[in-house]
Amino acid sequence: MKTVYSPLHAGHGGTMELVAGALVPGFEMPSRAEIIRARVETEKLGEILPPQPHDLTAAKRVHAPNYIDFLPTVYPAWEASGRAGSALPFTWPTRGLRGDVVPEAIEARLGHYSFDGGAPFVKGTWEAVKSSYEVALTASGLVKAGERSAFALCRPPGHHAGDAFMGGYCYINNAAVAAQWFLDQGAARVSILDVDYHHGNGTQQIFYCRSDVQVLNLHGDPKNEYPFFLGHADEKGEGEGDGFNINYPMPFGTTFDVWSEALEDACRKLAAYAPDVVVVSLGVDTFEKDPISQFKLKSSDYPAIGRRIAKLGLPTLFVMEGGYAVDEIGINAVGLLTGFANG
Ligand code: SP5
Ligand code: ZN
Repeated sequence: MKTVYSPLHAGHGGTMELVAGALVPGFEMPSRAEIIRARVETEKLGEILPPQPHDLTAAKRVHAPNYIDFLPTVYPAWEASGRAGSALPFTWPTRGLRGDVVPEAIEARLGHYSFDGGAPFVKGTWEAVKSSYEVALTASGLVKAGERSAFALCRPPGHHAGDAFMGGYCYINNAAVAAQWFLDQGAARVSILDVDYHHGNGTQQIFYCRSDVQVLNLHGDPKNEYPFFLGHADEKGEGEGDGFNINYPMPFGTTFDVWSEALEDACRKLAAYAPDVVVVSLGVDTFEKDPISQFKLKSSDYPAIGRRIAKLGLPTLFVMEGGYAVDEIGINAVGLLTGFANG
């Protein structure tokens, strides 16, 4: 399996996030992608390629154009207003406030275009976001050209970003961009299988009213887990999309025996949908030692996930999402990919 990787991700580093009342160094850090890339090499998963340049047309197929155009302006506006450090919002247009007027102040524009304070901008953030998007599209091109699979080593991740909002370390929804790109290239149906610990609220929101993208999500129950405000089992899609969104919320402490039953059910529903391509939102924050998550998967479980996905027998794009146990992130992510490649 070929991997697409860009070193530009590293400019998105030194971020801060609010955890339990304190501003602390972000869990979503550059070493994550470096350790995965190193493991791809030592495990000889396959060639590592740089991304091809892409303009923002494909991003604007799933995101509001004004949202995408806002992203490169954030850090320059933050600096111009005399601030340094992580650009973060602190006010949101929630119930009872106006969401229809885009403010001018940069901190207010950040609130307008986000659902939480978990997507900080530093100087290199936009270049990293753009490179992550190009990584996803380049890897999609490999699958379109006939490869059985490809690995988009995206950083920053994407599945929390919706049509016009960032959040949860995510800016551009790389998996959603890829799914739409496959449709635009002639696919009739695409399935997105999201195995990240957190519910992919952005992906769900983008495709919620559509039947040409099936979205399946395995995640921590939002009653107790981030992103809290989406991801329940009764969210099945709306209108045209009714029946094409499938959620598997699971409680804290979930182990692989229970998690893999949900995967089995998801894979059966996916096979019944008979998509032309599968996009896997690949998070490994389901790992027992993940510092921000509450599932109990072991390193030895990840190859089995890859083997089950391989059994679908469909062209498959893997898009990197979360996973914060940095010491084991390469073992777990590449373990899943190797399981697929040998499956
Ligand atoms: C892509 C992805 O995995 N995004 C996850 C964003 C999670 N943001 C909320 C983090 C909440 C951290 N709670 C920490 C408990 C630490 N002991
Ligand atoms: Zn996650």
